[in-house]
Order: sequence, then C-alpha cells, then structure tokens
Amino acid sequence: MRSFYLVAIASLLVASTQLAAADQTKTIKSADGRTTILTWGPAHQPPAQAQPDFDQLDRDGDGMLSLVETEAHRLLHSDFDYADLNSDGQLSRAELARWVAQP
Ligand SMILES: [Ca+2]
Ligand SMILES: [Ca+2]
Repeated sequence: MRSFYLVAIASLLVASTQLAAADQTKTIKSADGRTTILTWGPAHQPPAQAQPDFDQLDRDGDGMLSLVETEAHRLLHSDFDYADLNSDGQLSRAELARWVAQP
C-alpha cells in the first residue's frame, strides 16, 4: 500500500512539473470581433555558452584566431567580422578581449 502512495505522489510531481514547464495560451474575443491570444510560461533562454578561451581556440598556436578556428565557439564565429576590428581576417587577443567585453 505504501508503494502505491509513493507511485501516486511521484506521478503527481511529474505531471505538475510538466504542467508548469509548458506554455499556456488563452484566446480572448472582444465584443468588436478582435481576437487576442495570450501566451505565457517560463522564459525561453538559449543555453549559455562559455566565454571563448583564446588558447583553446588557437589550434595552430600562431597567436591569432582564424575564422575556421572560431568554429568551435558558435557565437564568436557568427560574430567574427564584427570582432575583427582591423579586418585582417584574424582575431588577436586584444580583439577577442574587446569582443568579450561588449555588452
Ligand atoms: Ca591560430
Ligand atoms: Ca584582426
């Protein structure tokens, strides 16, 4: 009997967790025919990516980061042209530090 209660409580916990994590939607129709759809739920945040480690990314050890070397850090790679302040096709430590310090 005790195990039945434990299973029941565990099932309720799982169900309530799934309910809390799901987005909820409510449709409201006004008298003038307009429709408003409200959606709420937990904020969707992209997974955080660690700060780029210059020495780890600099695979050939030449002291600069090429576009190919930044492929390991998706955000830096997509922002490469912006981070490459002097547009020489390479990121120096100073350019990377400046990019990391950007808000
Ligand atoms: Ca390099
Ligand atoms: Ca550069």
